[in-house]
Amino acid sequence: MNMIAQDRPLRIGMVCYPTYGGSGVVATELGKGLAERGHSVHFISNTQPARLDAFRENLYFHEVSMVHYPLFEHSPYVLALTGKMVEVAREQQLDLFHVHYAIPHATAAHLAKEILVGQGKRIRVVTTLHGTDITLVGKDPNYAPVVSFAIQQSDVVTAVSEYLREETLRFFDCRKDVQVIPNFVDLQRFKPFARAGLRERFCLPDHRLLIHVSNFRRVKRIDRVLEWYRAITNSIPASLLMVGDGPELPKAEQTVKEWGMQGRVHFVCKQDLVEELCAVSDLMLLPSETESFGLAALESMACGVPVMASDAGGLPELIGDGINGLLVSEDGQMRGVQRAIEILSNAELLQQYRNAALHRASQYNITHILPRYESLYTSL
Ligand code: GMT
Repeated sequence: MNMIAQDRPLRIGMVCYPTYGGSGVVATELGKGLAERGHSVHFISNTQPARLDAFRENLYFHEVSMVHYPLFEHSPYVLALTGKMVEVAREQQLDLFHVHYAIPHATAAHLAKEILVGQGKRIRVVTTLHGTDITLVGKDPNYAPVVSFAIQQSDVVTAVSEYLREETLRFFDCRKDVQVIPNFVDLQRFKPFARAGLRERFCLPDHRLLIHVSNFRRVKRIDRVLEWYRAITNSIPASLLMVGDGPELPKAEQTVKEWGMQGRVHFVCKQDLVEELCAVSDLMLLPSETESFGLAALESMACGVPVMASDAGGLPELIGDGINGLLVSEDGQMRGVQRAIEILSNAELLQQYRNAALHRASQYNITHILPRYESLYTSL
């Protein structure tokens, strides 16, 4: 166990979605890092988060069980979560809740805190905003006042990019400072290590290998991934790896059939070892409509793979256009494709981009970012 900076280890209730990608991954990796530094981290979620190994020292998982009753058309998850948070806080003597993604976690945290105060127990709440909890779903008129209120009630609010911080302050009645703590990557895991024979399974020796990793929601613009790929392959031989699963997957598979691209476009669903797939690729495609941070882009860059992304949201904070990747504006689609072709057809230039992407990713090493959360907790 590593030394920890403050007087005593903290007991943290970590609340997140258990799914692949995004906020759940950030919460899980943060929890694992904190546990290694001696803190006790109690994950509270409806299923065990994808990357969590709850048998590690200082890491625990508490499942939220849903109550089903014929009167409920939809079981009220927020109440079941709140109840579980109260129970875990009392039994484990938690110091704080760190909730990831505002909806409904920040609301549950506020309720749990009030219940605990009524029982004579004080607890702090840190809310981390991740993306669509502010930029999309959170703005829905049905949710917006609740999100505003929950943010207000948190002791500390963080956002994963400057863009997200500004969006929060712009849209919500937020009389609170929002601190930016960017996402991070584990460079021991995401690194330019190519597993022998893996690339050959997806492309011919003279092909470039492109990759897209996401949860295939509309915001990821999967149709544009395929359009970029098709435009690139008009000029250079290339294959495409589509990693992930989600609502847009069937449509994408259909498009690939209609465009006769089977055999060159590989759908591999969700993968635990996404770093191995990134590491054998040449360019990641991420044309999202918006992306508060773009964790998939960071993980790809850490593997030495530059990213071609939309010039939107927080992506320009991570990707330097023409330096370590490409940023494509709405009206510059063809120019973006042209630049990608230039890079992919020039081995020396591609290597420069690879090196620059690696260098950029090293600035987001988990070892730099994790202590920022730790000192935020202790400041409470
Ligand atoms: O907000 C979402 O779309 C979901 C969220 C998640 O929980 O999966 O993804 C967001 O959080 C990630 C982790 O902080 C960011 O890297 C993603 O950019 C962000 N997604 C969007 O903003 C679309």
